[in-house]
Amino acid sequence: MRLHFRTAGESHGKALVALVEGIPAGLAIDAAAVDQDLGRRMQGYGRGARMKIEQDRIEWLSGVRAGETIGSPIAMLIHNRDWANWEEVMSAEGTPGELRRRRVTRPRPGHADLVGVLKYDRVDARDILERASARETTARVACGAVARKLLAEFGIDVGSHLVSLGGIRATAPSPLPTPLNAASDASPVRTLDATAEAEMITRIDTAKKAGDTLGGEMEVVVHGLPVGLGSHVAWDRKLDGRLAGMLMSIPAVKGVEIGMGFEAARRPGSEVHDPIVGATHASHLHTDPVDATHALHPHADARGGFRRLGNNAGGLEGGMTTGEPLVVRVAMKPISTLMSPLKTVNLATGTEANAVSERSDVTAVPAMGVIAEAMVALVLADAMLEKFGGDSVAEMRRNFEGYLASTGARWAEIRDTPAPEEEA
Ligand code: EPS
Repeated sequence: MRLHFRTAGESHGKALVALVEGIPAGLAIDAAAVDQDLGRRMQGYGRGARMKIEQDRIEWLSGVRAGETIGSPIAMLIHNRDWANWEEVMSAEGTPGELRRRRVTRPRPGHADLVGVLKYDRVDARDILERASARETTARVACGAVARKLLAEFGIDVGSHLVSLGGIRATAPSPLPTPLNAASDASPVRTLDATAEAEMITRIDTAKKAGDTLGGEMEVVVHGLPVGLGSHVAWDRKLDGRLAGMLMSIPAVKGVEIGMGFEAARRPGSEVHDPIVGATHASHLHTDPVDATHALHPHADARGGFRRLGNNAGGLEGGMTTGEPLVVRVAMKPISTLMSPLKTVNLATGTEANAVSERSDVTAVPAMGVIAEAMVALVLADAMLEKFGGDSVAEMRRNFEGYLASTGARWAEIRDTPAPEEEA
């Protein structure tokens, strides 16, 4: 891995810390670019009262000078405004007696509460739930925003939209609008289907009244990727695995599908694999902006001069990008904090109890899409650094453009000089 990131912080602690290491020098970035993604993550119909308290913004601690990265680790601080209401409970200097009186002892089914208490030998589930809280994803999104900025330098755009919520499926337009987020962010649930959107909002209202919660699926789509990120040669270099692993680490995520996903397992090969054509035979196909952006060389082509007649593969073959859009779907279970609580055991008394029902969200699926974008951006920025390296963005760009010129030239050569036996 060339790119490392780390987060620290508890949900109601003083602040969150985000650390990204491996970003080359010379990347123009300002706090507004990061704050924009933090703001997007706070949106979504079905969020709870906490999002009215917070106003997530970063403060640079290191790695950026005069609006440019300098190659050193980038550290960012995000204050928790709710800390003011939790200082007594969350302070490092708190008194154990008072904390014991207010401890959380009724673990929520589906949450990290019970297993965490047992594993970490704690008497207060707050020691677990504070870090298991999806609040941590704020810092992930800050790291992902830096990765997104690096990808944008190479014409790569990461977006997402909601494909199902509470069992209601959305029908997305084809082709998807570009840029995708400009369209999906305009919807309160980040979907591109206005009819489904209205039904989903009603479903959220009904679930809220019932004290229940809802899950759903987001689809992340990435345009402008060059062919050949990742590798087939070793398990840990395969991009499918790296993406799935990272996406599965998002709180409450239970499944990841790439391209046609599980449906591919149910169909014959003839209905699954995307036929290959030379770019000159595919002028009717939609082209990604990257082909035009980087056409500095006559043969420069992000897809090496080839196209696919479909994209069931979701932009990945053999653990490598094909140059077609990357399409990944992510499934989130319903939030485990229910206002109509499920049955549990009180850890203080050993008796049957109702699970703790702290203030929470009815659903956070739209926000999960923003978090998934961040995770995908981090994996792809890592793969870009692996392939094109460089201590500065300028060096990385030279490597990138040289590669695009050489892969595009391969197709031009094949097309213009057929082998003698094929001529006959
Ligand atoms: C969360 C519970 C809620 C959510 C929180 C995740 O927080 P609170 O307990 O303070 O009401 O709002 O999400 C965030 C704070 C956030 O920034 O996304 C949980 O238990 O996971």
